[in-house]
Amino acid sequence: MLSKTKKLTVVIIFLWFSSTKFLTADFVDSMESLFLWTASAEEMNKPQGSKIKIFLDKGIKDNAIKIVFELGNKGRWAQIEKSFYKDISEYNSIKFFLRGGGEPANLQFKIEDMDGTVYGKTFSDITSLSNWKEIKLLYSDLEYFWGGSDKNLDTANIKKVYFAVTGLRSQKGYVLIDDLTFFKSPPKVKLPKVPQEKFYTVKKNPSIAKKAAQWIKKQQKDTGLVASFENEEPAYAWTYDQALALLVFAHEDKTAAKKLLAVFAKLQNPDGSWYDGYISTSCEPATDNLWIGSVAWMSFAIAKYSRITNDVEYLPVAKKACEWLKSKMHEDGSIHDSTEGNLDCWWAFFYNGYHTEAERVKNFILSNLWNETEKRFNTGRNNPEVYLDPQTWGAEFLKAIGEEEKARWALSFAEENLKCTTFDDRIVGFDTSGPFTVWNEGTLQYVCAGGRNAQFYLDNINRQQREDGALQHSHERFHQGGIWHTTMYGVAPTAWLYFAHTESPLRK
Ligand SMILES: [Ca+2]
Ligand SMILES: [Ca+2]
Repeated sequence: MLSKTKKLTVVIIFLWFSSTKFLTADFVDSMESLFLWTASAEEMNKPQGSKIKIFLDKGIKDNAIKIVFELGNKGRWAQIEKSFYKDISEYNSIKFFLRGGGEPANLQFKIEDMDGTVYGKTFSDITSLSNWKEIKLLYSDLEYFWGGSDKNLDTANIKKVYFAVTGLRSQKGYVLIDDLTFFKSPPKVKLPKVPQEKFYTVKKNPSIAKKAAQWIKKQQKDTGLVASFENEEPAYAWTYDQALALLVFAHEDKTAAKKLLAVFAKLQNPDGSWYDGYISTSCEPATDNLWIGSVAWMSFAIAKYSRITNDVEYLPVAKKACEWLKSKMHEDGSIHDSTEGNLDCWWAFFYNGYHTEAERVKNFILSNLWNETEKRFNTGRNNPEVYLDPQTWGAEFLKAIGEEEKARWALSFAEENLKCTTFDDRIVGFDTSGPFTVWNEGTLQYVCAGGRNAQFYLDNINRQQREDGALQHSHERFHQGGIWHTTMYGVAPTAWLYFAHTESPLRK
């Protein structure tokens, strides 16, 4: 079986799997009953203590929980709590509906994890509300209140939620709460004020490119397939990485290219597709997954190889792959909901002379995946998550179709939102999402697309190249959510280093 690390290095798939998380169903406590809710108040049994009673009442939808409170001179709070053993780590936001009356008091939302860490948020003087109000907050808006063996809120292991009414004086009133919901909200993004003014070029170093190409050649096995990573067992050959290797060999080593093409022609499925990866030493499929992105990359790479070398022997293989992609096309011109997948298909169609299909997918991309409000690409249809590839590869696509201003906006958006430094502060570049730490391949794609400060970022990558030409996927191992960075030396980062010092493959 594939380890997650290996699978996730097939960037296109990994982006899609992680982005579909966005569509996870919300978790809602609809507050239809008082079951598991308990009420308490400070000094509640003493003469000047606080008092609380809870009822069911008419909610925004069916029932809501009504808290009737009387804060006393010696009691500053009254609250309800619910035992709530739940993993809420797949969400990032909380919302609930609120209405109330009487003297306005503060409302506090609190959440507690298994080791007793309490986080919360206080809304001041909010409880006197004649109409229902929706209150939304991000997990990141919650503050550490108290408790726990650590100060981290373990969202995978939540124990309790609380709604507390607090005040500094004697107050009477009531508040109704309904539909406590955990959900995933769109990311907060930083919008650049202006797009970068031009496309930036870099100083190309032929010796860096030569060494990168030589290392990739060393990864080629007797079968013709190119092992995606160094010293991996079994040594996987991911289809996307084979396409990159072919694009390098097209310029550097025609014999190696022919050897790779020969095996890929044999591995092509009868319908024109390829599996997403193979075992480089045996040519066995590594997965039964078919991904349009990697098929498109291979089809594009073969067509580009033919153009570079004038060797047309394998063009029918590339066109057969286009036929498969074409068979996946929907009425609206899309081949998939993923921005990347559709961008990849455009290059395959364009380079193979499928002009009608290229035009249709282009129109779909511009009308459904380009986010005109934020002047950047969404990650997919109705998926505004922020990922790097849609901006960098998207910028290359936009340039190719004559939308240069949009391309400059997309690159500025990437720099504004995804620029980061490694945890050890040694390298500055871009992350795929987050951002957390530097993803070398993605940073080089930004450089290739002509992003602002391209030379600065390239310098940060150049000094990581090993003596024999290889480049790591990332300088640091890091894993969080859908992001998985390995320190392994790989074909994809090394190939993009080659492209940065020669020419981006994504040119018309
Ligand atoms: Ca309800
Ligand atoms: Ca904790």
